[in-house]
Amino acid sequence: MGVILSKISCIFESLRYDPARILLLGLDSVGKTTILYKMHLNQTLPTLPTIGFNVETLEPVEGLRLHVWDIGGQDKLRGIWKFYLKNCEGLFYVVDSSDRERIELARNELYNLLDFEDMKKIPVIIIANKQDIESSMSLNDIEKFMRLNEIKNPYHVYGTCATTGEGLVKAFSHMTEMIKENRGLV
Ligand SMILES: Nc1nc2c(ncn2[C@@H]2O[C@H](COP(=O)(O)OP(=O)(O)OP(=O)(O)O)[C@@H](O)[C@H]2O)c(=O)[nH]1
Ligand SMILES: [Mg+2]
Repeated sequence: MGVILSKISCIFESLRYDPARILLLGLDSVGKTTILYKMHLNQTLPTLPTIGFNVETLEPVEGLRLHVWDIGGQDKLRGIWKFYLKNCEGLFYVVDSSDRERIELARNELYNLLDFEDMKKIPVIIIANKQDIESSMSLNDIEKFMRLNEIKNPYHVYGTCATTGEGLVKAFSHMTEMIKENRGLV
């Protein structure tokens, strides 16, 4: 009996302390790397287009660490996103709210991603970034233009400004809560 209880307790501990693998994806220049380092260091770092990836461990809510993978979003790099999907527990999909011209492309790339078997049920948080830009689309518009109501995954939309950090903690905390729920920790 003692052995069984200790095994159960081990499983529970590993669920609590194993970091969750999270992807931070989106078209190029939408602000992914700015978001990652704002959350990691609370600094707005100057960025260059990411060739490859950045990965950092964050703990937006105590008790669950997130391994967040920020992968370059340029056209030629989007083809490698699929190699990072395995065992992923959540997706942040970042959109530049001021980029009306590419909202359709952003939508298509998101739907391509969600077609992969590994992505079918994971929680998705759409980060509508660059809300500080005057001409930016509202969250309702983004939801409409991206036809988010057609998504089968559980999803939420958050408006953010990565350079000031506004909205980021809420978005990351919500992701943590959804993962905890999926792991049966709440
Ligand atoms: N005005 C404004 N600019 C932002 C915001 N977030 C990021 N930027 C700027 O957008 C530019 C691109 O940001 P990155 O973080 O490098 O974008 P990325 O998505 O990582 O781009 P790739 O690495 O090419 O995929 C930088 O000049 C950032 O300072 C924001 O919320 N508001
Ligand atoms: Mg980048």
